[in-house]
Amino acid sequence: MERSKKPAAIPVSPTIPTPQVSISQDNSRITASLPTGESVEVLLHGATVISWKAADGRENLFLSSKAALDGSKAVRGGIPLIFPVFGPPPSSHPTTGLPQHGFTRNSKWEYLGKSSSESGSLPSSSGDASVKLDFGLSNEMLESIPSEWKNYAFGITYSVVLNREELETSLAIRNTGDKTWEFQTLFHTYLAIDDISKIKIHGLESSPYIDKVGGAKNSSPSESPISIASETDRVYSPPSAGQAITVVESNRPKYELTRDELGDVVVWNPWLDKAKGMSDFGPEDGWKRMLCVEAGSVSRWNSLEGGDTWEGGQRITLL
Ligand code: TA6
Repeated sequence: MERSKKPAAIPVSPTIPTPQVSISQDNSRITASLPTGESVEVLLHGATVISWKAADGRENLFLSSKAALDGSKAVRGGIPLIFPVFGPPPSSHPTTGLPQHGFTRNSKWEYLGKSSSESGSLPSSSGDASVKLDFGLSNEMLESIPSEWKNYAFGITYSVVLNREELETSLAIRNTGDKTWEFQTLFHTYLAIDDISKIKIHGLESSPYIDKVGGAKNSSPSESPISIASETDRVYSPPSAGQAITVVESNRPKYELTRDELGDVVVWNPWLDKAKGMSDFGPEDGWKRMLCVEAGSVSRWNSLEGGDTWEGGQRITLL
């Protein structure tokens, strides 16, 4: 049938690049990338971010060359998740009997899915976008654990958001039972740097800290940017939770860390001897090219009643 007026051809919009998400053949890791080249890789073991690359391919996280990536142990590097206890568990406590730093970094998480968003109303031609990956862990997924924690019910949703110049990691920790329990949590972030001797950390100058090298000592604020010239293991509690922490290398700002509901910042570098003492730390001089700046809530216990949810997170911005 001859139509009087054929509709004008509908212009086919050029293919707008979108974020890509893939699952490895062995279902052990999830990789997401933005059209502009940034990427993040998450190992389901521990829901450990093991790689975060900038658009030019530069790796922003340190991953030990000897890190176990087969699920046999917690990953040495990237962003291990610490919960429900930071450090060695105290005695006579529900976490007693748990491994150092708890069980989340050494558990198999499930991948819950992705969502991507385009910035603004229409994506720019470069596909200026972000992609969010969600992971889950609950008490039913744990093998038996040698502590009172086996009697507690919890559900954790962990979100990793890759933006153009930022990586955001956040936790929603739910008490799904009726017993109140308390926890600590922390993102054990291993930042990649070029030379530890060229580092200054700004934003902690007015923060008191606990110096854990040679036994925990309460220490007064340094009143100046922090440099690292030996084994360093400090828990800072900056007066303002909104205080940004900036890592400067060779006088050039490199990373900025901002925190939500995470009042403490741990600064750690094992230096030569401690690095040598870790069987999964490599290469031998790798300690020169890593700096842990760890956002957490570890200087006290967070109490969570049945049915309640705690939320907190960090954002690391490339400068
Ligand atoms: O975050 C710093 C720290 O608590 C150090 O005391 C050191 O033990 C580091 O964590 C690594 O702990 P891990 O159990 O991963 O060897």
